[in-house]
Amino acid sequence: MIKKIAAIHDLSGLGRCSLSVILPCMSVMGLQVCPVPTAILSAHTGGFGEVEMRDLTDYIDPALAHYKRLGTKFDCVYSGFLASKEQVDHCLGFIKAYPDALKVVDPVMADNGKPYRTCGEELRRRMKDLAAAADIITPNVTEAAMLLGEDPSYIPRSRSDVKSMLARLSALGPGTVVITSVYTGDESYNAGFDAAHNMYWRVPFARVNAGYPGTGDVFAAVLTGSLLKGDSLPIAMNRASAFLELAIKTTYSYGSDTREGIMFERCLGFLWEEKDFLGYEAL
Ligand code: PXL
Repeated sequence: MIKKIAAIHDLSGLGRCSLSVILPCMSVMGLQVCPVPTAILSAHTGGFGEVEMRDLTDYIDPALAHYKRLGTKFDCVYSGFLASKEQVDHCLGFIKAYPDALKVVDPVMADNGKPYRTCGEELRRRMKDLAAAADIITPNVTEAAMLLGEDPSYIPRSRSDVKSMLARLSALGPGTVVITSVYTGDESYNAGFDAAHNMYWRVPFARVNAGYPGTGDVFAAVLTGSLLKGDSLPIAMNRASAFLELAIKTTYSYGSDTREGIMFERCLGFLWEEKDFLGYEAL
């Protein structure tokens, strides 16, 4: 059977993020994504000026009620960008309705030391409650610091700092934690912790001299897809990291407008192939 994912995330027209990237990436991996849009935006909020946005807070609960009436089963509940603090409760409603589903929370709040302008203080506070209810969370370094109550500009300087962050995040609730895009000055990697096996992992990657929006969304989608298909955590992290490295390097070679995100479309064949990976290491 094809697995079904309720993907609670926004739909942005320009800039290749959220549902616009999650849908194709997970579809090509052989999974069914059922989008539950939290908002519709003309573009993501990172550099296109004043965007048109329609908040869909009053949509999510009735959509869940419909799925309950239908008896729809989801194998995974996966949340990302939320447009209001109330949407935390709506995500918790999905999680409660599907206790057997894999619960993935990508706590989209911030990047590069700064909260996104759509993410107010109350939403940032409530995101912790949502993260606590998850099986898996995938914060970037800034979001990880915020979930731990540290300053968003906090940067871990050593592998032991990163391991401490992973362990403290897992202590909030989730058995699996992946912190994306760690940069400790001399090395870049994605870092993971699997509490069930008490194992820490890292997947190093080569950084380019440009930042693209939506890469965290692609990472979470590919990681989730890979885990749903039965991959181990390090192999799932490796698949997501390798796909991003390919798409980022492809994009960088064209010198395109970074606001437009990564040219992942031409790299999707990589996700179709079910190759295994050996690029992970113990952290
Ligand atoms: O990629 C994260 C993200 C998702 N959705 C919207 C965003 C951003 C980051 O800026 O603006 C609308």
